Amino acid sequence: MGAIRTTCAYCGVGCGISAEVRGERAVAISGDRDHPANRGSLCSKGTHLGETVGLEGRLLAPMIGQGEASWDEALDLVAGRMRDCIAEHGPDSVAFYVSGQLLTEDYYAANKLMKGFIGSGNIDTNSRLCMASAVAAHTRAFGEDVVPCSYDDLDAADLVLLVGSNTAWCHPVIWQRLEKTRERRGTRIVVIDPRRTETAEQADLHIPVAPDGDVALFNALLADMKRRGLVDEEYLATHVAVDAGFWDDLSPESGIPDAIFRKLCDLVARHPRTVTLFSQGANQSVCGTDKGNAITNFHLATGRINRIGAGPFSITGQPNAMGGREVGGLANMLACHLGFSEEERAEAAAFWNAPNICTGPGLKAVDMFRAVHAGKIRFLWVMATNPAVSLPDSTFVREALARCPTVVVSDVIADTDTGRLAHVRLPAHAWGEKDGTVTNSERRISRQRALFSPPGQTRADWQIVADVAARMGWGESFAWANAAAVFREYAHMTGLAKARDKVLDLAVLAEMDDAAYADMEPFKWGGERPFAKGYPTASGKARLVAVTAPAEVTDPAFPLRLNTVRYRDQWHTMTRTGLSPALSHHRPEPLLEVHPDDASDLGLVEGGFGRVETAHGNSVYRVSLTKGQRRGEICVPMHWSDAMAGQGRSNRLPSQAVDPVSGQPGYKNGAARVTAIAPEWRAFVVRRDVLAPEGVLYWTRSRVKTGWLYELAGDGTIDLAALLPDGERLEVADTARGMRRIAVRGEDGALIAAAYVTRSGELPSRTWVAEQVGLKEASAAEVLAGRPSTPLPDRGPIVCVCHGVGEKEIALAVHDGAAAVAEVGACTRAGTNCGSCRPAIARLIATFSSLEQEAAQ
Ligand SMILES: Nc1nc2c(c(=O)[nH]1)N[C@H]1C(S)=C(S)[C@@H](COP(=O)(O)OP(=O)(O)OC[C@H]3O[C@@H](n4cnc5c(=O)[nH]c(N)nc54)[C@H](O)[C@@H]3O)O[C@H]1N2
Ligand SMILES: Nc1nc2c(c(=O)[nH]1)N[C@H]1C(S)=C(S)[C@@H](COP(=O)(O)OP(=O)(O)OC[C@H]3O[C@@H](n4cnc5c(=O)[nH]c(N)nc54)[C@H](O)[C@@H]3O)O[C@H]1N2
Ligand code: SF4
Ligand SMILES: [Mo]
Repeated sequence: MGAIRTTCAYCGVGCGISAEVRGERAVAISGDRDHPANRGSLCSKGTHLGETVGLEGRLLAPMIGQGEASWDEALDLVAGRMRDCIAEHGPDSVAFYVSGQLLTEDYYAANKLMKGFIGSGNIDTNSRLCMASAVAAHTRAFGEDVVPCSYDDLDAADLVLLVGSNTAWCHPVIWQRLEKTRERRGTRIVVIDPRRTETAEQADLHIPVAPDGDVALFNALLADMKRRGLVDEEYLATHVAVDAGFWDDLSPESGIPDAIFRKLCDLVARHPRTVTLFSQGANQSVCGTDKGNAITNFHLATGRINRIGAGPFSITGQPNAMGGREVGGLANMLACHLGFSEEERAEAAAFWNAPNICTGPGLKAVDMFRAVHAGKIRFLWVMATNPAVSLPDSTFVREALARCPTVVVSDVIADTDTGRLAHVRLPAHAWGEKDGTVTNSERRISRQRALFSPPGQTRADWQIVADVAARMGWGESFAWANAAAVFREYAHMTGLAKARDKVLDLAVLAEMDDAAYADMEPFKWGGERPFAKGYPTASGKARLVAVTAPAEVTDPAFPLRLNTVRYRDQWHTMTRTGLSPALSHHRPEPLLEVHPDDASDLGLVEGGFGRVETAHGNSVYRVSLTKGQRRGEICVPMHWSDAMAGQGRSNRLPSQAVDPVSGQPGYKNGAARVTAIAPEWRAFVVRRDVLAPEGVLYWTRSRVKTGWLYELAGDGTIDLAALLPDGERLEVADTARGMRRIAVRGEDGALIAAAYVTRSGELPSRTWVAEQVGLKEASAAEVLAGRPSTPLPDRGPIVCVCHGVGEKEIALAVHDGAAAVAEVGACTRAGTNCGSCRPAIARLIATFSSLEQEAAQ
């Protein structure tokens, strides 16, 4: 079979993939050279998609409680409970919480069912946690949620401002594209982020802005442009309405040191072709909408928009965050960029032939779960998202789910934290089986195509929605034969938006037949310059929105500012990337990153443990000291769930505070305190299967080739043997040091598990031990020693996950004279495949060469 062209499962860059199926659940992945988003490149996550398409952990049959059920039983139960709930408590007692990881077709079906047939606006999406502030800012500034830029603009820009975006980790292929254009034409890159991320390290200028300091910074930047006479008065006069008092209220206080601010202003003044790419450091804030508008204000006022190489570019997170915004998956949008006016609702009702068109907007995510908690919503259907991990104040969210009379979860994985709280679990097609469309950050619609036949009883998400609708008596309106039919209906419906002079318009695709849909090439709606004919507002003008910097928040009980972020090789709640051994190398444990000076004040040590506490909960992390953190600020990852760790779930910590306009949570600037923890023992265990250790201070698991590596720490005694499977046990112990080691062999003589605990000394290298599990020839003596008798060269921590190149090999290459990333690649192969580790290699080169220089002096 030839290669199948599809789209990556992960981020909003929307890279095209060329997939060669190599057998049952086996696939060779490479970048699609013909896809305009990536032209053949893929990052580490896309490259290793093949490691996550197995059936390990998949939900393969409908489940009612812990028991397997038939589809008929499950669907009857779901529809029956929904019908009863609507009859007794009204349509607003039902809610759907959906996701940017659904296909457009899935999203369309769910939105139609809720807003046209159930008759409530209560469908919201995890994009509320992600893009809602950008959506609100677009709507305030442009009149419609439209991103005015394309990736080509990044190639044409002379200056790129990255605001709250760790692009090198979270949108790596865009980062690689930026690096290439920088090489070609000297693009300047500025990173505005409180942390010195790997992206910031590679930038021409890093501005370590204070948390939520962005409004002040962009206002001051615009004030400076005004002073310099760089405001485009003509553009303003023709295309922009200006809020009363806008210029008078624009504060020149940038909030950052003068010298850095001047550097920024000079760069901006010199380079009219400016793109501002912004992401969660902007959106996930209680002033996220204002941040978005501070950015659009700057672009509108300087005329740096609607031109090649210029514009505000909100970059999307999930593969189909944009598709969800189009169809209307947000509670405050009806469908296809329509609002809730009498006429718009009537138009949608007529189009859908809907019996129960909703009367107005529904509840936004955080409010939705509050209503569940309060017993107002009594039926909740969660699709393709894991809110028990990803919503803020997740202890409250779990309480809400536990109280809710009916929780339905559609997922691809059997054991998720949210699934544990569900009454009914419905098995959906996963990436590799899904068939439909997604829209990326630049409005480009691409096909995801099925590679495998669906396993077990899994069904397409849109089909599951249609099946429930049919049982509710609305079968005729949901009787699509295939994904193509759903897509056509959606494309047709965008005609309503077009008739209202909106930019969203897919009418040309409404008549495509199944064959054309099957072969559909990536297609961008809105064209290159979506506002070329003016802005989609009544006056045809955009708007400068007056925004003011928020007051600084301080809380003596919780003096540290808490930031929560992503890691390069993990995706969200780890249900899929957590299954990949290669992707688990980069950061196998959740780290508490802290400035060394704060650490010494707090008694934290590198590799030790720290407990982060807020008014809402607490979590325990491995400590990592880094000067990349500003003093007084700490940072933890968002990824770890209860399924993957005992204590590292970060959303125990944030409050429910949201942006008043967008409803998006302020995940990135919480109030916290930290205490050092010195556990009496530390241990690690390698075994093939999944385990949930109880009664320990700290545990996490990460995927290794032959099973799982568990890191543990605690006080008192540890029953190491209880953590191990049955089999022949060999053991050594040194009670004086509190050291004990056990190796377990299975019936065929192969090593099946090993465990190591210490109360004082060091633990052996995990990498080598993990590789012994499953080997018949593994030597018990060596395993108990924790190392081979003939020492192997120590590669150090793996940096390049594609070629398995370690830090020490890179040090050696630098020692031998390699001075650039490409030279390290030439001698070690590191960074020569997907390139995601290139920023890390660049940093290591800098570190090692300065060490060499010091040594030489
Ligand atoms: N590897 C990986 N890639 C992903 C994802 C993933 O889970 N893993 N998820 C995808 C999704 S859904 C999304 S939404 C994107 C998110 O992509 P990003 O937004 O790049 O990711 P984050 O790490 O959440 O946050 C970005 C940066 O914002 C900074 N920040 C915090 N507070 C502020 C502030 O007040 N001002 C400014 N200017 N910056 C601040 C943080 O320090 C952090 O470095 O990534 C997508 N890509
Ligand atoms: N503290 C903190 N919290 C955050 C963030 C942060 O920066 N800090 N970021 C927020 C952001 S931007 C986002 S986008 C969210 C993401 O948060 P979530 O959406 O909760 O995270 P995922 O792990 O991607 O969850 C997707 C779920 O859907 C399942 N799934 C995958 N594909 C399919 C499919 O095709 N069909 C179905 N039915 N199920 C599928 C997966 O197994 C998984 O259980 O987290 C938010 N939470
Ligand atoms: S940048 Fe990486 S994760 Fe994002 S779409 Fe491309 S390959 Fe997938
Ligand atoms: Mo996101």
